[in-house]
Amino acid sequence: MKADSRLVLALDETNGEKALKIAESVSDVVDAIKINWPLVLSEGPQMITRLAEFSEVICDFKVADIPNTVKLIVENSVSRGASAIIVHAFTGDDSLCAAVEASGEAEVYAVTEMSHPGGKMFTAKHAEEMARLGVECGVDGFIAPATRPERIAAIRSVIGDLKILSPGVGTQGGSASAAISAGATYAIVGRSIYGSDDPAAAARAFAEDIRTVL
Ligand code: NUP
Repeated sequence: MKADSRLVLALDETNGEKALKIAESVSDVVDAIKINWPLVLSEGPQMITRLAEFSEVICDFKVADIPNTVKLIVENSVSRGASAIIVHAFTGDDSLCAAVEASGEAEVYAVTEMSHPGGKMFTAKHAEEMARLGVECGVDGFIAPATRPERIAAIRSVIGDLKILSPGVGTQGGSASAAISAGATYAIVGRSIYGSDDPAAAARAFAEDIRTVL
Protein backbone atom coordinates (compact mmCIF):
# COMPACT_ATOMS: atom_id res chain seq x y z
CA MET A 1 0.00 0.00 0.00
CA LYS A 2 1.18 3.51 -0.69
CA ALA A 3 1.68 5.75 2.36
CA ASP A 4 0.57 9.15 1.19
CA SER A 5 -2.42 10.42 3.16
CA ARG A 6 -2.09 7.60 5.73
CA LEU A 7 -5.87 7.35 5.65
CA VAL A 8 -7.86 4.15 4.98
CA LEU A 9 -11.62 4.21 4.39
CA ALA A 10 -13.61 1.46 6.13
CA LEU A 11 -16.42 1.08 3.58
CA ASP A 12 -19.17 -0.64 5.57
CA GLU A 13 -21.89 0.94 3.42
CA THR A 14 -24.13 -2.01 2.46
CA ASN A 15 -25.65 -0.55 -0.72
CA GLY A 16 -23.32 -1.49 -3.56
CA GLU A 17 -24.08 1.47 -5.84
CA LYS A 18 -23.63 3.93 -2.97
CA ALA A 19 -20.43 2.16 -1.91
CA LEU A 20 -18.96 2.43 -5.42
CA LYS A 21 -19.89 6.12 -5.64
CA ILE A 22 -18.23 6.84 -2.29
CA ALA A 23 -15.16 4.82 -3.30
CA GLU A 24 -14.78 6.86 -6.48
CA SER A 25 -15.26 10.17 -4.66
CA VAL A 26 -12.54 9.48 -2.08
CA SER A 27 -10.12 7.54 -4.30
CA ASP A 28 -7.69 10.46 -4.62
CA VAL A 29 -7.68 11.07 -0.84
CA VAL A 30 -7.39 7.64 0.80
CA ASP A 31 -4.50 5.19 0.50
CA ALA A 32 -6.78 2.15 0.55
CA ILE A 33 -10.36 1.00 1.05
CA LYS A 34 -11.09 -1.63 3.67
CA ILE A 35 -14.18 -3.77 3.22
CA ASN A 36 -15.80 -6.06 5.72
CA TRP A 37 -18.58 -8.66 5.88
CA PRO A 38 -21.49 -6.14 5.77
CA LEU A 39 -20.70 -5.05 2.18
CA VAL A 40 -19.57 -8.48 0.97
CA LEU A 41 -22.65 -10.23 2.38
CA SER A 42 -24.96 -7.58 0.86
CA GLU A 43 -23.40 -7.24 -2.57
CA GLY A 44 -21.17 -10.28 -3.04
CA PRO A 45 -17.43 -10.90 -3.19
CA GLN A 46 -17.26 -9.33 -6.66
CA MET A 47 -17.22 -6.02 -4.76
CA ILE A 48 -13.54 -6.76 -4.05
CA THR A 49 -12.80 -6.71 -7.79
CA ARG A 50 -15.02 -3.72 -8.56
CA LEU A 51 -13.53 -1.59 -5.77
CA ALA A 52 -10.02 -2.55 -6.82
CA GLU A 53 -10.62 -0.33 -9.91
CA PHE A 54 -10.60 2.70 -7.60
CA SER A 55 -8.19 1.82 -4.86
CA GLU A 56 -6.19 -0.86 -3.14
CA VAL A 57 -8.64 -3.12 -1.29
CA ILE A 58 -8.07 -4.55 2.18
CA CYS A 59 -10.34 -7.49 3.01
CA ASP A 60 -11.17 -7.19 6.70
CA PHE A 61 -12.46 -10.75 7.06
CA LYS A 62 -10.76 -11.19 10.45
CA VAL A 63 -10.02 -14.73 9.45
CA ALA A 64 -9.86 -17.04 12.48
CA ASP A 65 -9.77 -20.69 11.50
CA ILE A 66 -7.68 -23.80 10.99
CA PRO A 67 -4.73 -23.36 8.60
CA ASN A 68 -6.38 -24.98 5.57
CA THR A 69 -9.52 -22.82 5.82
CA VAL A 70 -7.37 -19.72 6.35
CA LYS A 71 -5.43 -20.60 3.20
CA LEU A 72 -8.62 -21.03 1.13
CA ILE A 73 -10.08 -17.69 2.29
CA VAL A 74 -6.84 -15.77 1.74
CA GLU A 75 -6.25 -17.28 -1.74
CA ASN A 76 -9.83 -16.53 -2.81
CA SER A 77 -9.65 -12.91 -1.60
CA VAL A 78 -6.31 -12.31 -3.31
CA SER A 79 -7.48 -13.87 -6.59
CA ARG A 80 -10.41 -11.42 -6.59
CA GLY A 81 -8.08 -8.44 -6.33
CA ALA A 82 -7.44 -7.89 -2.61
CA SER A 83 -4.16 -6.10 -1.86
CA ALA A 84 -4.30 -7.12 1.79
CA ILE A 85 -6.25 -9.30 4.19
CA ILE A 86 -6.84 -9.02 7.92
CA VAL A 87 -6.63 -12.14 10.10
CA HIS A 88 -6.89 -12.78 13.83
CA ALA A 89 -3.62 -13.56 15.60
CA PHE A 90 -5.14 -15.54 18.48
CA THR A 91 -5.49 -18.61 16.27
CA GLY A 92 -1.79 -19.37 16.82
CA ASP A 93 1.36 -19.90 14.82
CA ASP A 94 0.14 -22.46 12.27
CA SER A 95 -2.92 -20.48 11.17
CA LEU A 96 -1.06 -17.17 11.12
CA CYS A 97 1.83 -18.59 9.10
CA ALA A 98 -0.68 -20.25 6.71
CA ALA A 99 -2.16 -16.81 5.98
CA VAL A 100 1.27 -15.39 5.17
CA GLU A 101 2.14 -18.36 2.95
CA ALA A 102 -1.14 -18.15 1.03
CA SER A 103 -1.04 -14.38 0.54
CA GLY A 104 1.60 -14.25 -2.20
CA GLU A 105 2.18 -10.61 -3.17
CA ALA A 106 -0.71 -9.38 -0.98
CA GLU A 107 -0.20 -8.16 2.57
CA VAL A 108 -1.37 -9.79 5.79
CA TYR A 109 -2.37 -7.75 8.85
CA ALA A 110 -2.95 -9.44 12.20
CA VAL A 111 -5.42 -8.31 14.87
CA THR A 112 -4.00 -8.56 18.38
CA GLU A 113 -6.68 -6.64 20.30
CA MET A 114 -9.81 -4.86 19.10
CA SER A 115 -10.79 -1.21 19.48
CA HIS A 116 -14.16 -1.59 21.21
CA PRO A 117 -14.40 -1.77 25.04
CA GLY A 118 -14.81 -5.57 24.96
CA GLY A 119 -11.46 -5.76 23.18
CA LYS A 120 -9.78 -5.20 26.55
CA MET A 121 -11.32 -8.29 28.13
CA PHE A 122 -9.26 -11.18 26.74
CA THR A 123 -6.92 -10.66 23.81
CA ALA A 124 -5.38 -7.34 24.98
CA LYS A 125 -3.63 -9.22 27.77
CA HIS A 126 -1.72 -11.27 25.19
CA ALA A 127 -1.39 -8.63 22.46
CA GLU A 128 2.39 -8.13 22.67
CA GLU A 129 2.92 -11.90 22.70
CA MET A 130 0.71 -12.27 19.61
CA ALA A 131 2.52 -9.39 17.90
CA ARG A 132 5.86 -11.17 18.42
CA LEU A 133 4.35 -14.28 16.87
CA GLY A 134 3.14 -12.24 13.91
CA VAL A 135 6.64 -10.88 13.36
CA GLU A 136 8.01 -14.45 13.40
CA CYS A 137 5.40 -15.58 10.85
CA GLY A 138 6.29 -12.70 8.55
CA VAL A 139 3.07 -10.66 8.59
CA ASP A 140 3.25 -7.19 7.04
CA GLY A 141 1.58 -5.40 9.92
CA PHE A 142 -0.94 -5.25 12.73
CA ILE A 143 -4.28 -3.72 13.65
CA ALA A 144 -4.10 -1.64 16.85
CA PRO A 145 -6.80 0.47 18.51
CA ALA A 146 -7.02 4.26 18.00
CA THR A 147 -9.35 4.23 21.00
CA ARG A 148 -6.31 3.36 23.17
CA PRO A 149 -3.27 5.10 21.63
CA GLU A 150 -1.01 3.79 24.40
CA ARG A 151 -1.70 0.31 23.06
CA ILE A 152 -0.58 1.39 19.58
CA ALA A 153 2.71 2.51 21.17
CA ALA A 154 3.00 -0.82 23.03
CA ILE A 155 2.57 -2.81 19.81
CA ARG A 156 4.94 -0.48 17.94
CA SER A 157 7.62 -1.20 20.56
CA VAL A 158 7.64 -4.94 19.72
CA ILE A 159 7.21 -4.90 15.92
CA GLY A 160 9.97 -2.57 14.70
CA ASP A 161 9.20 -0.99 11.32
CA LEU A 162 6.20 -3.14 10.38
CA LYS A 163 2.97 -1.31 9.59
CA ILE A 164 0.12 -0.55 11.98
CA LEU A 165 -3.44 0.14 10.77
CA SER A 166 -5.51 1.82 13.43
CA PRO A 167 -9.33 1.66 13.53
CA GLY A 168 -11.57 3.33 16.10
CA VAL A 169 -11.21 6.88 14.76
CA GLY A 170 -14.20 9.23 14.74
CA THR A 171 -17.42 7.44 15.71
CA GLN A 172 -15.66 5.12 18.20
CA GLY A 173 -13.98 8.14 19.81
CA GLY A 174 -10.36 7.90 18.65
CA SER A 175 -8.36 10.62 16.87
CA ALA A 176 -6.52 10.03 13.60
CA SER A 177 -3.60 12.33 14.42
CA ALA A 178 -3.25 10.87 17.93
CA ALA A 179 -3.14 7.35 16.46
CA ILE A 180 -0.44 8.35 13.96
CA SER A 181 1.52 10.15 16.70
CA ALA A 182 1.38 7.01 18.85
CA GLY A 183 2.97 4.96 16.07
CA ALA A 184 0.23 3.98 13.62
CA THR A 185 1.11 3.98 9.91
CA TYR A 186 -2.51 4.44 8.80
CA ALA A 187 -5.72 5.58 10.48
CA ILE A 188 -8.87 3.67 9.48
CA VAL A 189 -12.11 5.67 9.38
CA GLY A 190 -15.53 4.26 8.54
CA ARG A 191 -18.84 5.82 9.56
CA SER A 192 -17.40 9.29 10.04
CA ILE A 193 -16.59 9.31 6.31
CA TYR A 194 -19.09 7.06 4.50
CA GLY A 195 -21.97 8.18 6.76
CA SER A 196 -21.24 11.85 6.15
CA ASP A 197 -23.29 14.02 3.75
CA ASP A 198 -20.07 14.74 1.86
CA PRO A 199 -17.72 11.73 2.20
CA ALA A 200 -14.97 13.32 0.09
CA ALA A 201 -14.91 16.46 2.26
CA ALA A 202 -14.93 14.33 5.43
CA ALA A 203 -12.03 12.26 4.11
CA ARG A 204 -10.08 15.42 3.25
CA ALA A 205 -10.63 16.71 6.82
CA PHE A 206 -9.22 13.49 8.32
CA ALA A 207 -6.27 13.61 5.90
CA GLU A 208 -5.63 17.22 6.95
CA ASP A 209 -5.70 16.24 10.65
CA ILE A 210 -3.13 13.50 9.94
CA ARG A 211 -0.92 15.91 7.96
CA THR A 212 -0.53 18.09 11.06
CA VAL A 213 1.54 15.37 12.74
CA LEU A 214 3.58 14.05 9.79
O1 NUP B 1 -10.24 -3.50 16.41
C1 NUP B 1 -10.88 -3.27 15.40
N1 NUP B 1 -11.81 -2.29 15.40
C2 NUP B 1 -12.56 -1.96 14.28
O2 NUP B 1 -13.39 -1.06 14.36
C3 NUP B 1 -10.63 -3.95 14.19
C4 NUP B 1 -11.36 -3.63 13.05
N2 NUP B 1 -11.09 -4.26 11.91
N3 NUP B 1 -12.34 -2.65 13.11
C5 NUP B 1 -13.11 -2.34 11.88
O3 NUP B 1 -12.81 -1.00 11.48
C6 NUP B 1 -14.62 -2.39 12.04
O4 NUP B 1 -15.12 -3.69 11.80
C7 NUP B 1 -15.08 -1.39 11.00
O5 NUP B 1 -15.09 -2.00 9.71
C8 NUP B 1 -13.99 -0.34 11.01
C9 NUP B 1 -14.28 0.84 11.91
O6 NUP B 1 -15.41 1.53 11.47
P1 NUP B 1 -15.95 2.89 12.15
O7 NUP B 1 -16.08 2.63 13.62
O8 NUP B 1 -14.93 3.95 11.84
O9 NUP B 1 -17.26 3.11 11.47
